[in-house]
Amino acid sequence: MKAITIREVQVTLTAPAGSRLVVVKVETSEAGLYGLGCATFTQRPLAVKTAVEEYLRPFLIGKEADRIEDIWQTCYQNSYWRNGPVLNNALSGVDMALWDIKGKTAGMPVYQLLGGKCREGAAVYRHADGREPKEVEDRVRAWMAEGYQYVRAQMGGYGGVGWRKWPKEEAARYAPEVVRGEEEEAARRAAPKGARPGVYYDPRAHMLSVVKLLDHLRAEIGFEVELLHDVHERLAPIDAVGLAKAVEGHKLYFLEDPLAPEDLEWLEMMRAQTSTPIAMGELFNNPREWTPLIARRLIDFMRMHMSQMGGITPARKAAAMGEMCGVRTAWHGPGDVSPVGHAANLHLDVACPNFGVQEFGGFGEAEQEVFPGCPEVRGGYLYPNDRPGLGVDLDEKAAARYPCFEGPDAWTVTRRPDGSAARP
Ligand code: GCO
Ligand code: MG
Repeated sequence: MKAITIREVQVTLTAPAGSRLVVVKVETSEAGLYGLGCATFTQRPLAVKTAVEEYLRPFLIGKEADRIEDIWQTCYQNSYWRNGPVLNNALSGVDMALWDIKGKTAGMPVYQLLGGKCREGAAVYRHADGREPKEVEDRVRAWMAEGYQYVRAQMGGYGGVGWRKWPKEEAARYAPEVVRGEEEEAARRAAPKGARPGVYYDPRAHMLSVVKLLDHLRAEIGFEVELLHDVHERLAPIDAVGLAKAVEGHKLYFLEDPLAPEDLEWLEMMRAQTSTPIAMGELFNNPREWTPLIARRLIDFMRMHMSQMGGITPARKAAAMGEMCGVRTAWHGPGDVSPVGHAANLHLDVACPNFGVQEFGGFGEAEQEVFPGCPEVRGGYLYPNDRPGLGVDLDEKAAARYPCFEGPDAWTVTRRPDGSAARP
C-alpha cells in the first residue's frame, strides 16, 4: 500500500471565546484526509505559529504521516535545544494531528488506539468563584444541581484584589469585574508611593481567605461535593505548607499548584506534614519537571497542559508512569485549551486506568460553530463522540470571524502589596 505522506501543515489562530487558540492542520497526500492538533500557548500564539510554519512545516512535508513516534522524536531533537513552551506547543499541534489522522485511517476513535475505553465518559470539574463565601457557595450549589460532583472553589480568582493606575478602559478590557473603587482604594493605600501598575494581590490575606472559604463551604454544603482549590503558586512556600495543613480536615479532592515549579524542593516538606492531595503540572514543559515528582510520589495528580508537553505522545507516557506510581491524571483544561486539545485530553481520560478528573471550562456557541464535533457534557461527565480520530473538526471561515487580540496579556502583570512583581 502506497504510504500516506504529509502534503501541507497550516496554523489557524482564533479566539471564539476570547482566549487565543492555536490549531495546527496537517494535510496528507490522500484527498480529504487531514488531522487537527492543539498548539495553544495563549500568551504567545504568534511565536508558536512561526515555529510551526518556519521550522516544522518544511521538515515534515513529504514524511510518512503514520510514523508518529519517529516524527515526534526527530522534531523534538531537530532544534537541538528542546522543550519549553513555544517548541513543545508547536510539536503538540503536529503530534495530535498525526494521531487524528491515524484514527481516521484506522476508522476508529483515538482512544481505541490507546487500548480502548476504561470508562464511558470522564468526570469533569467546573469553576466556582465569587467575592464572598456565600457567592461561591451559591455557584457550587448551582453546579451540583447540574449533576457535577467536582467543583473548584476560588474567591477573587487567584487572589487579585484590584487594579492600580491602569487607565480605566484598559482595566475594564481585561478584568471588568475587579474595577471597583473600594478594592482599588484599599490596594492604593497598601503600596509605597510611586508603585507601578499591575494586578495587586496580598498572598497572606489570600491564604487566610481560602481557609475562610473552605470552612464556610464544608459547614454549609458538607461533603456531598468534591472540592478543589487552585493556589496558583501565589503563596510563599512555607505559607503553602501551612495552607495545605490548615485545610486538611476539609478533605479536598486536590490542592493545585501550592508551589511554583521553581520551589519543588518544598514538596517533600509539604508531604511530610499533610495528607492534603497535591496536584501540579500545568506550568511544566520539561520531563525533568514531572518525572521526578511522579517517581517519588510527591504529587497525587499530574496537571500538565498536554500541548505544553508536546502532545499525546509524551502525555500517554507520563500517564503510564503515573499508573505505576499511583499518580492520577487531571489534565489542564481551561479556556486556553482549544476544543481539539480538550478532545485529546478526553481520549486519554477514557482510556487511562489512572484517570482522576478532567478540568472543563465548557464550550460556548461560538466555539461549537468554529469547532464542529465538540465533546458533550451530560450529568457531570464529558463524552467523546466516537467518530474516527479525535472527533473534532475546524471551520476555518468561522474561525476567521473571531480574530485574536494583539500583544501581551495584562492579567499576568501581578504585584505584591509593596509593588514588587509576583508570579501570576
Ligand atoms: C487552571 C489554570 C488557568 C491558568 C491559565 C493561564 O487551573 O485552569 O490555573 O486558569 O491560569 O490557563 O493562561
Ligand atoms: Mg491552575
